[in-house]
Amino acid sequence: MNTLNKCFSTAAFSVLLLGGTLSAQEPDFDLSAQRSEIQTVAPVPGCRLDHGGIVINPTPQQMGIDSTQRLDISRGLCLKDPAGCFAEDVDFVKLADKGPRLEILFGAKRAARQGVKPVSGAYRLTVDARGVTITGYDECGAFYGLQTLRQLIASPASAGGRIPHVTVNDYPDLPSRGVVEGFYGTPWSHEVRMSLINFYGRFKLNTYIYGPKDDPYHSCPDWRKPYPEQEAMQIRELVDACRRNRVDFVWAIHPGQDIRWNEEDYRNLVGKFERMYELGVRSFAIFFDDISGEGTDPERQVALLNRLTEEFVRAKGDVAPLVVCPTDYSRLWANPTPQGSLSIYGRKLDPSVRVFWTGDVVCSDLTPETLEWVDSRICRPAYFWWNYPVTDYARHIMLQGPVYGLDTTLTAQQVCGIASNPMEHGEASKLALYGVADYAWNVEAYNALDNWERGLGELIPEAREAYRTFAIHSADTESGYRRDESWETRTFRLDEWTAPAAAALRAEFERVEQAPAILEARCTNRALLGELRPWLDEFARLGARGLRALDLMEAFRAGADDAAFWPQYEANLMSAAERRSYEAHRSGTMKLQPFYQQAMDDMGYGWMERMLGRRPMTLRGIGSFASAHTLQTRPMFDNDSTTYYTSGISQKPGDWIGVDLGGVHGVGEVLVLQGRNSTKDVDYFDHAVLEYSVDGRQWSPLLDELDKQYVIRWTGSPVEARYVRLRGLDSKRTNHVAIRSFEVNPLHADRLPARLSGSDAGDESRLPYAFDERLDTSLPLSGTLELSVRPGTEQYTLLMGGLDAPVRIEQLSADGEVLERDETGNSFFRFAVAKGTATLRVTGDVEIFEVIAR
Ligand code: LOG
Repeated sequence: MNTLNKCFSTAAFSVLLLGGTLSAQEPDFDLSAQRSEIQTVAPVPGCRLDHGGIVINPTPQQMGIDSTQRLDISRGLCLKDPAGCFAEDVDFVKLADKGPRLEILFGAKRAARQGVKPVSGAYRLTVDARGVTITGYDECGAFYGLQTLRQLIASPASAGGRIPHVTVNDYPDLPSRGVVEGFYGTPWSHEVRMSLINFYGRFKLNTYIYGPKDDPYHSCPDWRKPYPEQEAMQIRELVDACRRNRVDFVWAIHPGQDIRWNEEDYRNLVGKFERMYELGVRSFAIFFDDISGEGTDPERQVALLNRLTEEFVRAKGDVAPLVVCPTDYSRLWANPTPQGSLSIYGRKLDPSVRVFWTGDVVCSDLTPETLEWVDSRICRPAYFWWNYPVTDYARHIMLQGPVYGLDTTLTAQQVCGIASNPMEHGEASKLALYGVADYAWNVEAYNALDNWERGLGELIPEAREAYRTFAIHSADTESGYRRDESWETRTFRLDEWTAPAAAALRAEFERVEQAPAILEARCTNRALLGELRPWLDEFARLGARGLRALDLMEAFRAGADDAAFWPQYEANLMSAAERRSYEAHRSGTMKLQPFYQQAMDDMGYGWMERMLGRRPMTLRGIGSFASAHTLQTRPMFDNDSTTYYTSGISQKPGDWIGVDLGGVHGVGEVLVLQGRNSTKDVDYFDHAVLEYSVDGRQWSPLLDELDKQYVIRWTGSPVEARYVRLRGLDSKRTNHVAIRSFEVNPLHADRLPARLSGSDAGDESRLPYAFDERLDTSLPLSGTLELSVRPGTEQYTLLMGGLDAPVRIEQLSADGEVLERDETGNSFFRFAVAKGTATLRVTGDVEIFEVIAR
């Protein structure tokens, strides 16, 4: 017998991205790092393994394989099931009276003789010349032996119904393994829940906690009321499905927001539990998370739980011990003192009650340190509520990356279980649950990368590679709980371009562009595809614009003719509508979209410099937050006050957010809009100073001691500055910081020597976008743009887009005489200014990106 599994490749590339800069800076200057896309994200641990054609998830504790010996089951197996428990569980094998036997037994004594660990779910499976024997410690263990057999038979190594001889001795490390449907947003549909419950059974997850925040009968206001008939029937079905899959269905109640600590509400709660008991529920949980007021009182919570344990759980006799989610479920705000609620739980809560914990923050890793902290207070091993892959705090993302951040040295003495809180997309959460199941069963052997590689093949075997392409670029959250993404992809800036790097990236963008169509054509799990589709649509577009950016880079480097370059460049700019649609269903946020964006910016600024004969002012976010030097700051510069940059983490005094102008410019006006979208928001610097600097080291104030100010405007005689920032001063505030706009020297429509005319010529407030020296803003025109020509102007270049019909250009003298008339159907139009021209008129239905005078 030999044990397989050998690391054969470490596909883990370094996550370091080379930090390119547009212009030279002192190398030790701390702001220079901010110009790159370096992001501090822990890389995915583990490596891909060779499983020798036998893939079993979760990874068995002990598995011996003798591939030289085979049992032929092609004509069927003869079922011996003396307990009569498994007739419904053997649908994956052909049954035949004359075949080799499939014997399924369980019981503590028998299991002990076979060396099976005495824990629920443990089993031994042997395949040898006599047949297949499964010995479970309990019925659940025997059921798990069958799940292992199912995967063994489906493995490539068992092709033709000839399965290798194996001995598996297996058991779970953590007693509770499963899922808490505990997110905000649309609760899962009944079909999705049913499909997931089968998935739990197959992968040895034994717990499904029902607690969707937006089910009114779980939470306020209707927790006291019984479910309407239809919902009640469905819950009964879920309970039955769980029973078939040896999964505990735990029904949770979330009464804390309006519970009154009196006899009446105690009766209401027990009454509701009784109704659920009638539907078949035998496990219950009470959630006190995310509430305020009376309900948070830990003494009352404990009294309720203890009384329920006595009068309901023990009185019934067939009800499992309660589970509770405390109000202090994260170290972020848990009171650490002996008077804190966790210590009160530790001293007074019935020892049978299991207590949830989400870690150091709401979405966080499972570490020995966080468990030490909580366990020492609650005086029992915590039950880890893992807020992954939940996305209710960032609904525009789809988490398909590896499952990691779970310490592999932990034991059941430290953590009694793990419940993953998934996405509202149930089918798409299966990939993550495949990892959670593996980890919770065999903690020490957990190999995050290998699990993910296997999971992809489990979920979409028909198009695994296309799914992998989508998944590897759809992993990061961009917020506090960062996940590695695109770790095999190397992107680069314009000035780092090399032919091999461009070729490699092109190949990847081609895969990105093609993956959605392949999945659409081949994926048989249409429900999964339905959940992924909005993201896949965007993913294909991301692939296409990445490819076009690569084409443009080559054209740019080859010194393409201005008139040839512009239409291609313009065609690859994202319109506002395209941006909105990408923002709603983002992927590739860590590397692919930043590559596109930076390539377009680098080329745009470089090209503008050539057109203007000087460097335009550039706008790039900087700041003390990790996210401040990523593209997440773009909303500060997008002229849209409904979008915002958010720090994504708490502020502390001295934190700051600002802009790097790319070079020293005269700054005469700054406008900053703080807060997410209102003037009542909590996410802002309530005490701050607005500062500028030439070198990023010496800062001088523009506006001092700003107090509770959301709209910050400074105007004055211009100062020389390369950097402008808003810095937080002393404050007790620990909220995130959000900035909607950070404008430097904004152009004012009414001060421009230009007007729109014609009935619906366009929005005058957008006039500046034709003169702001930015290629990512534009003025939509339908009518006439008229502007005064500054004396000495020799030539104009119009950069346009969206030309369906030709545009008319007229040059007029001071007394209104037309000196020159042109028409063009080209988006790039350059012409000489006729002698005596005082006014220019551009008429048409067109998007004007820039009017460049020289
Ligand atoms: C909620 C949970 C939500 C999650 C992620 C717990 C215990 N409660 O901050 O319902 O899905 O965060 O947003 C939560 O985590 N509170």
